[in-house]
Amino acid sequence: MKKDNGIYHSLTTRKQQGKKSFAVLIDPDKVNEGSMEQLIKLAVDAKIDYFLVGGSLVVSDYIDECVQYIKHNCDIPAILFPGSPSQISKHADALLYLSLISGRNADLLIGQHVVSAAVIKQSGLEIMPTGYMVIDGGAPTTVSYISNAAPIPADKNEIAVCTAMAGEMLGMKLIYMDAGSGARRPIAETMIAKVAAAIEVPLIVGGGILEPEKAYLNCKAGADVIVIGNAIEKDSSLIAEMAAAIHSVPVNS
Ligand code: 1GP
Repeated sequence: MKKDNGIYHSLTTRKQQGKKSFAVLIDPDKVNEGSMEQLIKLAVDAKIDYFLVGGSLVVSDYIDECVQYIKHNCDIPAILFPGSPSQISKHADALLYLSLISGRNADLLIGQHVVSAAVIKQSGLEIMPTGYMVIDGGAPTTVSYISNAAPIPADKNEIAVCTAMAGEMLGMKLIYMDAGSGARRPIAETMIAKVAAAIEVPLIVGGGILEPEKAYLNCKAGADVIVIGNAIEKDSSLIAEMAAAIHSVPVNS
């Protein structure tokens, strides 16, 4: 985490420079070597900043292979976004060490971390403590069901702000606001803006973003990293448009 050339360093440096980042989420259940080859080519051409690998429920054992495939075929960093401690690959560049601070499920706040602590520490991965906030996206998503925890209501900006502030003061190095993969409604810009104004650490935003315009507006509102999974699974050519929109946000936004 303290490495000058690490992923967290790159995230904070980009934030300080006012640069917005684009992370493509890869669900290892939904890819194979053929689709990965195509995805990586498009991602390199579009100059995306990061890959996230994982999901709330992964049923295949393709995570390690998926991460290695990325590492062997491009220079884009691969960051683990694990739904459970079993979703680990020591070949990744870093790990979002998620604590579900929007929920009151002790297991996802600290329980699973205790059980897996020794293995995670031995992995040698760069660990990025992340306050993970699920925001209601208008319909149950896999993350809301699996986490067994109520999401923050979409119109309760003050709850989101206070949750993010508490997470930061507890030492979280990143805040990730997620409406859940495939959310019917992505997170509103007003909520993103209020949370962004209340914290100093980089803010990751994802869930249900389908249009480049929405990605752009989220960045203008204060998101530092935009995560997109579903929309790109459905149409991988969207990568270029999304990257262009995110990277076109003026640095003083
Ligand atoms: C989910 O934020 C990510 O955890 C991405 O969501 O798949 O809806 O883009 P989508």
